Amino acid sequence: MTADPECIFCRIVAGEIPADVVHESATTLAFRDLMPQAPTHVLVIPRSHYPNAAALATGEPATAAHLFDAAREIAADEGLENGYRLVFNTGADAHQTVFHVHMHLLGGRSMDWPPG
Ligand code: DGP
Repeated sequence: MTADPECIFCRIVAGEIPADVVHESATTLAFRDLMPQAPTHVLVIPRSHYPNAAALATGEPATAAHLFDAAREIAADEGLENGYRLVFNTGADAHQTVFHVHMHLLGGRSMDWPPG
């Protein structure tokens, strides 16, 4: 497993920073976003440090799939039968601010398209 001691999400994985964890597996961790944009807003991350989704898919493709398995289980736990949105912000134009890949799982309200 790769880790970056400067990375805030690696520090959450290590238990150095508290988080409201809703799901975990051997390869993934999921916790509620500090600045929720929907009634359910969970970040699903790999335990290993990769800067973005493409790097994860190349480095640990099975773990990339595990993120989607986790999202399905969390959506069921959160009662999101009406649907939910999965988002990977990638790079500056997409407003990525934390460079440890994270899947946003958003649900519990109706959403607009296109996104802002
Ligand atoms: P993004 O803009 O896609 O890089 O999203 C980063 C998200 O991470 C943003 O919605 C806020 C959230 N976030 C940042 N720091 C922390 C933290 O320390 N704990 C938690 N739970 N969420 C955080």
